[in-house]
Amino acid sequence: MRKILTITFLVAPALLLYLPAEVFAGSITGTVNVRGLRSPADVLVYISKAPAVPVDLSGAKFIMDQRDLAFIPHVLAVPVGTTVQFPNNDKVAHNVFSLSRTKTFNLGSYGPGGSKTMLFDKPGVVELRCDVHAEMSAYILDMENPYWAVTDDKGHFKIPDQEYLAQHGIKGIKDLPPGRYVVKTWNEKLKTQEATVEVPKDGEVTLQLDLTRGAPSALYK
Ligand SMILES: [Cu+2]
Repeated sequence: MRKILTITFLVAPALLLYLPAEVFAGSITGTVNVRGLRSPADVLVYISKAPAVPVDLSGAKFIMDQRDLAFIPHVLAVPVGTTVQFPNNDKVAHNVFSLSRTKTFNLGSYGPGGSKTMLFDKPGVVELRCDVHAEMSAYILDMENPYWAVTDDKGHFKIPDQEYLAQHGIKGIKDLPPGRYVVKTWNEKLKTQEATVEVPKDGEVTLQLDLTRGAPSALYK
């Protein structure tokens, strides 16, 4: 008994030293469950009305790859104002285009090793297709603020997704200021879900979202 007490006294003050004095920010983590789809991946979870924070795009690098007759990733979310690269890493030519109201464009046909770019400067959903391969489709989600995440293959997400942003050359995005936020989802095959969460000033709030098949709502109204 005496031994345990001694350890407690030695360890406790040391732990206190490592606690941050005060953290005025939080994050939202959680899981998306889907019914009627094989995978809970590629679901955008986002905050539609968030504090306007500047996003430094000078080092941004976002790629929509063409490989094995598919666009990779299937859902690519980018901050508004991002220029996306479209490399052809396949053995055949592709012709990327979009008829979406958010961004209508046609990159034309180009072969293996070729690459083109396109600026996405208006918030909303951009559906990508290939004029050569009808089965190819993907989505670029042009985001008004940096508070979003796209779920992984287990349906997990974290807002903001610091790791993802850093991997794509965007630094300096801080956690959410404490407050009440409406969280929404977007996936082309799933009905949009909404949840209101209270982000504490010193940590994370967790959230579970259950989605079913259906048409999603517009990203922004
Ligand atoms: Cu194609």
